[in-house]
Amino acid sequence: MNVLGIAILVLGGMTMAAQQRPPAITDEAKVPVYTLPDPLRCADGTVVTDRETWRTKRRPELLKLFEQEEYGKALLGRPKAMKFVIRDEKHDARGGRATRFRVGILFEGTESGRQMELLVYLPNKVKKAPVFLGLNFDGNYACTDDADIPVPTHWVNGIFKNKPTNNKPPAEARGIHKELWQIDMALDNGFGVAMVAYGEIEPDANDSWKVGPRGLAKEPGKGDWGQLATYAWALRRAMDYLQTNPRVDSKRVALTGFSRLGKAALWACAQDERFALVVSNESGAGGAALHKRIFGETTADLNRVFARWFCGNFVKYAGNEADMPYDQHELIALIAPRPVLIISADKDLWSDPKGEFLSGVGADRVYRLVSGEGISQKEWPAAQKLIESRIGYYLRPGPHDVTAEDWRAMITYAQKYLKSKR
Ligand code: GTR
Repeated sequence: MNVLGIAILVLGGMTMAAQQRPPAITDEAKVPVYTLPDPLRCADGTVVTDRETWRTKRRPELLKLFEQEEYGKALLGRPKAMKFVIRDEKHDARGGRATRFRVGILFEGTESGRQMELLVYLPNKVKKAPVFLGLNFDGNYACTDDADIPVPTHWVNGIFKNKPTNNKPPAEARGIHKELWQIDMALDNGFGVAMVAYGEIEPDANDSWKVGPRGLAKEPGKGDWGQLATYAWALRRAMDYLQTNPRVDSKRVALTGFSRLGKAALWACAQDERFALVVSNESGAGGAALHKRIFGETTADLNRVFARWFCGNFVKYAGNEADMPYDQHELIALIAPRPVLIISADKDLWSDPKGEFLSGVGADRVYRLVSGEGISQKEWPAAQKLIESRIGYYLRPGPHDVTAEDWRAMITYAQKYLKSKR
């Protein structure tokens, strides 16, 4: 091939690469015009004007759309053989504040089978406590400085930025993410905290369905549920356990999740009405942020890097968001009438903080219909102004993270709605 041929090839390659990954839009003025589907209009054109039609027609229709087009349908419910084993119960944890349980949730009923460990802290001063439940990135031992939580053996994510750990949990990472889990703040405010390491459910890697819950489904192969649906499934199994603990008020369990785990928390809450409330922290694309609003991470980005999180149909919408028959404001709507708090961070443009807020605005009419209360303001608020309506919002200054400030907002919000039993 001559020089010109090579040049054409290289240029052609560059054009293709450029087409494959257009630079992320992070400038509000460059956001293309988009239209959101009406959450109160059924596929057959029926306009929903009463709660009954929402409940029996439109809500199931939307749930199905998210199953078919985005997350995939879980092919496994609560396994018949599932067992809970209390591995450790400590009554004077956190300086006497808490009772701490380590609970093995054995999906196949045996220690040698698939499983996950739930770490639970319940405030000793409360008889029956509301609980924040969520997944963590790097192992329970990394989210608490309790020295007696064993270093796990399951797959973990990176943990240390500049030191490869081969997805194995390093002993020196104990407590490294305790800032993300403000256990004592929650306990002092009368809340319990329960967490599971997402990498124990199944590694966040291609083909790991074989070793996770998807491998237990009756249907051959993994079916079409993506990993977010699998992680959401696991949150529901954690709830199965919490319902058996007499010190937990299972009518007041709030889900929480950061980033990809916030996406999973929203989907779990949409599907399972046992959850009383949900907080998503910078869940971004595939979570609270609108897909059709092109800002930060896009549907194409998600499909290029994280196709495994979603079902097969989701790839149809890469670069083609206008054709989506739904958007994420309808995921928020599926949570109605239960309170939802969307937390964004103002420097985390990749997660599209404003797009997360606009999802809440887009769900407003559904919430008003179903519960009489939606979002109390339609303008994107300044940082640090907690919107405390049933669709709530908080913009924290700073980057992609979870901090004590997020927890203060979460607790203030949850106190308002979970003060007493539902
Ligand atoms: C990023 C991804 C986001 C978010 C994040 C995370 O790489 O683009 O959608 O999920 O990971 O979970 O930390």
